[in-house]
Amino acid sequence: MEKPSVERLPAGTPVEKVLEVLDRDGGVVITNLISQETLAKIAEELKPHEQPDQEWSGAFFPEATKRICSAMSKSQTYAKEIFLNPLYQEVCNRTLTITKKSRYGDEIRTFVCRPIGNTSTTFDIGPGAEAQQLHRDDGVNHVEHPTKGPTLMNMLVAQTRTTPENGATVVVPGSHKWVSYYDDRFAKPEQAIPVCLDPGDALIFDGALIHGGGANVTKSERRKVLGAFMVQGNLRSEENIFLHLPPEVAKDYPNEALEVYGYKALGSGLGWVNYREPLDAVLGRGKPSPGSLDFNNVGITA
Ligand SMILES: O=C(O)CCC(=O)C(=O)O
Ligand SMILES: [Fe+2]
Repeated sequence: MEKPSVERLPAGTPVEKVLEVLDRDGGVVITNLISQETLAKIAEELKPHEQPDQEWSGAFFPEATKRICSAMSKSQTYAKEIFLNPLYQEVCNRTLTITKKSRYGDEIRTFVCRPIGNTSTTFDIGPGAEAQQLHRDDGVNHVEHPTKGPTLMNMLVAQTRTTPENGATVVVPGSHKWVSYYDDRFAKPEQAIPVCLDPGDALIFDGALIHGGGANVTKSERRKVLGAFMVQGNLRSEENIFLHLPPEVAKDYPNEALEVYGYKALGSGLGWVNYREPLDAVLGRGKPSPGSLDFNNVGITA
């Protein structure tokens, strides 16, 4: 049987069509979404933030992969042209906005909750990298499937071309509607197909879609994509903790207080800073994390 492919739609396709394909398959490619000039500007702005190869101590990222975290805080062009891309934001608003009634005494109030930025990370897969473990990004938020619809929406924009050889992202079309399997019904690598992109093409996908970075079997090609991720707005704490307790205030507080107030990654890694424990990454305290959070062990208590 021929493997399904991910549908490709040109930039300028009406959002209704994009949403239809996204709902059906869990992912869609928009060709030529971002211009080459914009990509060049982003590359220049991110250059000072490129890291030497880092050892990754857990299983989530293979060696020979590199990331730039919080890329939208390092490149204004990234923030404006990738994160705020009008089509992507329209897709996120249409799929992730929650409108909910709430009763307050005799009054019924209707709250509209827009999605919020989740992460903006670049993913650079170097020669020799093994395939990433297949996963659902919404696993980090402990989402159990099936759901009524997406809780996370993702976009990966190709900075270089992505091919089956250099580590193109692989996806399992339709898997966003699967229930949560923990046994051998979970997706197998042979069910995943590579999504080939040219620079400026974007893969938009539901955070429930099973996917992963591909293996890079080339000798010298790096595969680079720019990620923009949004999450339903209710999945945050009520008080805007980090504006009240920025590092210059937090430094005078004990670890125990900071840990309950967000300076500790929670089970599955929620709340990391540069994929590290916040207390260590921001204040140089707590359990040192050697360049990476061990996603297999976060939140596990002895
Ligand atoms: O590098 C990629 O293609 C995907 C990375 C990814 O899925 C992740 O880190 O969650
Ligand atoms: Fe992922």
